[in-house]
Amino acid sequence: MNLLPILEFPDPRLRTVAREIDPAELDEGFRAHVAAMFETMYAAPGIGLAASQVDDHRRFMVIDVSETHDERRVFVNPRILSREGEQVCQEGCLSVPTIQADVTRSEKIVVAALDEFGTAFELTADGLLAVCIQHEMDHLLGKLFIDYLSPLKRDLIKRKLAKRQRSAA
Ligand code: K1U
Ligand code: ZN
Repeated sequence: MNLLPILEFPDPRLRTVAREIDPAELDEGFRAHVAAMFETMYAAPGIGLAASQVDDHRRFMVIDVSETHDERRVFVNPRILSREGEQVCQEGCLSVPTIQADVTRSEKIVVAALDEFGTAFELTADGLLAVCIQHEMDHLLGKLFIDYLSPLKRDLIKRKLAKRQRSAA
């Protein structure tokens, strides 16, 4: 298995804004990297992974919210076309291990993107899939779910993770 290292908060590389991908870049090498990202996400385990989290600052992400690991979705250059409603969901993040917090997101979104072969698609998503798409798109803008929390809570999380990283070293 080709597992990729996942960057952890407060690594400054997580704050990089990803660059748009030229469809000409969507070659076999790109698809091999996508496969490695799915393996890394399933092993973590997680339901989404943005390229930024594996120190790749191109604008794409992978998602599979199924329990059976058979609903792989790849989003290259994703854009949200429309939003409806609000939902509050408890989120986690592979780059902010052991922390969970409630975040308010749009309930229903329509997203446009390319798949890993360069084919354009539009998807209407709600529930967990909509939450996950919004969470991963934030990563591509250098934003983390803990940025929605108060500075006090964020500071507590920073200390908790620093302690965890010290005891792991
Ligand atoms: O971006 C990431 O770090 C992945 C993250 C995605 C996410 C989860 C929950 C709400 C919004 C976005 C995760 O996958 S955290 C792990 C997780 O939620 C999970 C793991 C195994 C089974 C089910 C969920
Ligand atoms: Zn995350």
